[in-house]
Amino acid sequence: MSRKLTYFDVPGYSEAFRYMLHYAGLEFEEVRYQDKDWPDKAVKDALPYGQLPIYEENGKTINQSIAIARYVASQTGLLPSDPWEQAKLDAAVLNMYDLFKKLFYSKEEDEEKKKALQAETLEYYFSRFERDLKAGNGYFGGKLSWADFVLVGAIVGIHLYVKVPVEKDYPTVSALIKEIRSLKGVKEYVAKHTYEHIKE
Ligand SMILES: N[C@@H](CCC(=O)N[C@@H](CS)C(=O)NCC(=O)O)C(=O)O
Repeated sequence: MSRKLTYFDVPGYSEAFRYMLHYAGLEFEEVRYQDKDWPDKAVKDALPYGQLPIYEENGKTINQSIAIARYVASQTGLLPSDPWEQAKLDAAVLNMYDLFKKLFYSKEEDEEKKKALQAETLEYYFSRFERDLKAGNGYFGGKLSWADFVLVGAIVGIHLYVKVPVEKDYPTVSALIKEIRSLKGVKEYVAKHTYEHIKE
């Protein structure tokens, strides 16, 4: 089985499935573009929707990070079989993506106002992540699922841009970050691949 992930050299929309693949011990090839080398017109033009990440398996390609994460989860024991449980986890992941969009695609240009808005958005979402994790003993009743990996991957990305330990007031979220990043496979990857500005 050949697997290949193409993205940028940032956590962004890919860290969750990098973690999942490392956790499951599945080998994959990685291509990481540096900002200075993008756009590579030939590569961009050949992408299904002009953007990364893309994931390839045995010559087949999919784009859209949520679809990739969900598929990788299905291959790594991180997607339950019950449709209701699946839907709950889909909703959890989509809530995290909503935060991403609000945080990074705000149209506010005034730096002070932008910062205040970011703080408000983070508080809104993280208090709910904390509430949900606490109430359900995790996103999937004490068992790991892809939602855990997406949340931790998102937080690693947020650290890179917001440069504050956003999870510090949320003990259950903080514990989950520690748990995921200490998993066999993930731990070794995290130690090897550090990102500038991220508090390890
Ligand atoms: N909805 C897509 C969004 C992908 C996306 O926005 N990719 C950005 C990087 S995070 C990109 O490829 N930017 C470079 C470009 O558009 O040329 C996903 O979740 O995969």
